[in-house]
Amino acid sequence: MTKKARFLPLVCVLLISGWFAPSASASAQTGLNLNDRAAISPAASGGILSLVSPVAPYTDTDTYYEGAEGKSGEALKSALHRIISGHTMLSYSEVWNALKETDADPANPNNVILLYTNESRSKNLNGGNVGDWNREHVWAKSHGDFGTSKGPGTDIHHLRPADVQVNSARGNLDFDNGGNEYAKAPGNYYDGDSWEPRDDVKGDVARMLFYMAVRYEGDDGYPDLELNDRTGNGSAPYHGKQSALLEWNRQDPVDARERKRNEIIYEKYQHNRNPFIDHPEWADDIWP
Ligand SMILES: [Ca+2]
Ligand SMILES: [Ca+2]
Ligand SMILES: [Ca+2]
Repeated sequence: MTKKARFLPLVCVLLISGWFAPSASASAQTGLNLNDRAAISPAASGGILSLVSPVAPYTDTDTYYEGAEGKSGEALKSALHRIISGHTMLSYSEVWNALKETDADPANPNNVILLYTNESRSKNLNGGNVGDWNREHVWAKSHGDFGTSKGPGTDIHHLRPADVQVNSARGNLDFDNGGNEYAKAPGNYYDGDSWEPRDDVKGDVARMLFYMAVRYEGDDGYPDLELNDRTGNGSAPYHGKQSALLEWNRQDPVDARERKRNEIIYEKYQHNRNPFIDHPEWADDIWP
């Protein structure tokens, strides 16, 4: 068999998985290798690609994070802020289509996965009525009162599809453990001052808030968003509860879907990354 013939099946698999074409230039930027692509491909969960190696460490993002090398604490936070700032901002209406791609159901391309319920629902049911899904601001938009004009309110690193009623029940609650289970979203708990998301997205929620605190430092016309160890923050530009978020980041490690989402946002929409998906250990370094 010639070299070319041996390589052909791999090319076919990559083409089928939908990754080969867009990955050529993106790989040069992010350094994502073919094994990473295979591991994060929708086909990987039970298909032939699962035979390829497990998720390789994203060592090639070293170039992206070069300015943060060797830093810790406040210096690390500042360096990451410089690296992830100046991103391409979407309009609030552009967010709909972006979420249809970043949160697409790998098992059904016509659907998106909803954050708090893990339900797969038709992309076309985006809207504001009961039965629709809408754009959940995981960093509640009233915390800093930034609204939905271009900026933190349209930053898809923290925007996720959610059921309209569940989104409304979460409202602008801070995050913390405890409360009563919310019947329409089993596994999620809430009380008067906090919301506890289901276990599978606890880390996702934490890493989205870490990103927001670092991306928005008050130097570009947007509020300086910060974590604190409280609940009931109301309209102050703070979000809690820091200790619970750090615990959730350790409990629920980064998975392939989260990594893929970060890649899509970086390559196609905002051209910046969530550092805490690439390096979850940095959270404990910045907020000890
Ligand atoms: Ca509470
Ligand atoms: Ca998770
Ligand atoms: Ca900040």
